Amino acid sequence: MYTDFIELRRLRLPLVRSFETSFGTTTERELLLVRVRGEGEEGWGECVADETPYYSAETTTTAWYVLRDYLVPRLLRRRLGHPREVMALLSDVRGHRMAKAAVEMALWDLYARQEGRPLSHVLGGTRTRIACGVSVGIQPDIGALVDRVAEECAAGYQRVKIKIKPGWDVEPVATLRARFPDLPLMVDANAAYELAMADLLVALDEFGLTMIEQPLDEEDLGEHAVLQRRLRTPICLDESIVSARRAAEAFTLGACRVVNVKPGRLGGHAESRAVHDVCAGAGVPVWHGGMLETGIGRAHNVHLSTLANFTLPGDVAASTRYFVPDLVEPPFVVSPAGEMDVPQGPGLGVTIVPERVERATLDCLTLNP
Ligand code: NPG
Repeated sequence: MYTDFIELRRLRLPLVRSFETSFGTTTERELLLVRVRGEGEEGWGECVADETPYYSAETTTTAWYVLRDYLVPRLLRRRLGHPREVMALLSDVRGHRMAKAAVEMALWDLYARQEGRPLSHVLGGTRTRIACGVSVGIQPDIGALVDRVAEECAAGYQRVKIKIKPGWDVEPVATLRARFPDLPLMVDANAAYELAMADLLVALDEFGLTMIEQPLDEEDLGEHAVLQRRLRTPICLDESIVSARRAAEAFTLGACRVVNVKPGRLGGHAESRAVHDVCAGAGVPVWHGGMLETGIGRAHNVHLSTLANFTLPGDVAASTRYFVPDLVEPPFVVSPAGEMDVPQGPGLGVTIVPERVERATLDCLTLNP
């Protein structure tokens, strides 16, 4: 596999609906796309970094800089046997996993297209359909939350996750549980709590949540272990899990019982597979997270979700919840049973619509050998 050129694009797209978390509200998504061209085929990747450093330290600006000056120069003029070799070529650059993921994933797509196989097969996945959950942001009031959750249940989603923060936790969960007694329901705090507030989280135990995602700071594996010992509800870690090694450390400490896998956060598909395998070996189920991706990042997520240990529904929802039109055709749809088909064409198996990408582009840079 040889790359002829690598193109970076910065885009801005309005979200269909604004999305509020414990760290802020997103109404428009600024994102980077990476296009790699090699031997007559192309591959696409999407960087999940946000415009602001609130979910993670990386932003679209840091990712652009690191891709342009450090990552892409290490990949141009290289003959690669397989995309699993990419991470080793980038390993002298510390951190910047979101930037690395964008180009690494584009190379997996390129490789799969050159092989004429769906990306899911190249990654080692077997499913042709995946189970979909949905993530509901913080709402202006509890009535609005109940309406939104009812709407998502009617659309077929197999589980609902709601965002919580101090002041928006026990009451919304208690209301939803009373209204939807059998719904698989979970909460995501995006690191908004401290161990000293553990009583609030222990109070959630009585509502039969499937898990509590990332309650404490991402650095605090030890504190998550202390909290997990007090909770019946499993803790799921997202921001804290940055590598397979960190996942293994979390299990040794007893810091979580479930893991959220996001290739965009972990540095790409190779590290995500490693995390998936470490979790499988430890008997820890995983599910696929979401970062308000366009159809390009979403397609990567769908293909990765076909691996065996993705046994819980992911935050992989229909295109129309995010961008209309999406950047790809056909858009991703969810069946009334809450499932999504895995595209079966080569690579991502979707068509990227050039005019839609162009219309949303703020900057474009082509890097040649
Ligand atoms: O449906 O893609 C989606 C959003 C899922 O809740 C979701 N993502 O913390 O996992 C998260 C959260 C998020 C969204 C994080 C945007 C960062 C940016």
